[in-house]
Amino acid sequence: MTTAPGPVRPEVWGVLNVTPDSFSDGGRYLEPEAAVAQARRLVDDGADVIDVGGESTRPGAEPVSAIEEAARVVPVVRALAEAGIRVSIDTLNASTARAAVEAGALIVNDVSGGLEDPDMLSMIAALEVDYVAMHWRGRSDRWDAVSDYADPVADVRDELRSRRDAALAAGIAPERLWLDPGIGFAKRGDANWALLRGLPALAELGHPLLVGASRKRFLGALLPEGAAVEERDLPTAVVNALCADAGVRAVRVHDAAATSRALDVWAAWRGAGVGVGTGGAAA
Ligand code: PMM
Repeated sequence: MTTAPGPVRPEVWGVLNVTPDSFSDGGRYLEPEAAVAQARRLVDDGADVIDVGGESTRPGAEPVSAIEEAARVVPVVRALAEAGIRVSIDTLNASTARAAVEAGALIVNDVSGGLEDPDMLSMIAALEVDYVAMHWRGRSDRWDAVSDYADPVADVRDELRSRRDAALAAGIAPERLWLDPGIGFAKRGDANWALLRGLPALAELGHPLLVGASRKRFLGALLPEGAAVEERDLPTAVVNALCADAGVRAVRVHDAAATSRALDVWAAWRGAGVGVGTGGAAA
């Protein structure tokens, strides 16, 4: 007799921005030693994967050259991989992706879903690593012009489907492909909530979903004016527990402890198994 698979605890991907200007942690982890220490804290707090980024996607942030980006991230990726940590590289650039994979990254997280760098998808196919294709409508200087949706869930689903088709056509193995609705990227507050409600429709595309709601502005809008950005960690954790219920397979966070505790509660409630990563729901 076969039984239907039960709910699975999502992986926790801890954010490590090796940038001078990311909106919530810019400038703190530019030195490899500080970056590795922060990654270890995230792992101790329950992160299964560390997502290393060398270019801020924050509105108003200066784009960096791929050479500068790789110089920031490669020493950090190498140190983390040597320490036995599963590393994802958050980049739009195929050359940075390749350098990071050569330094030990196992996953490439591309917020442009292959739209920014024409070499990305074929590079990923050749590297044979996991690939996250996020929903994207361009860099933040264009968001004012591209943030309208007739139906956020249907539009994002259709645009993600076309990125999925492009990734598969480039030779990326379907089991290596993750999709992400791109919370906060060219989306106004209501569109973000609609997308979270619509996660089951996005899951119908047949790929594991990653959601990155952590500390984003639409959560800040629920807090008293002037609240510090860290105060968004509690609402982030609640959202992530609800993402787990919607079948999301990974959540990307700045504060791994709060989300891990929320997932413990969710897993106990649901009697959920542990996912691919190390996040435990025992006791
Ligand atoms: N958000 C940010 C950066 N990278 N990657 C994925 N896959 N999904 C996201 O939602 C996402 C991302 C922006 O947040 P940060 O500046 O706090 O890292």
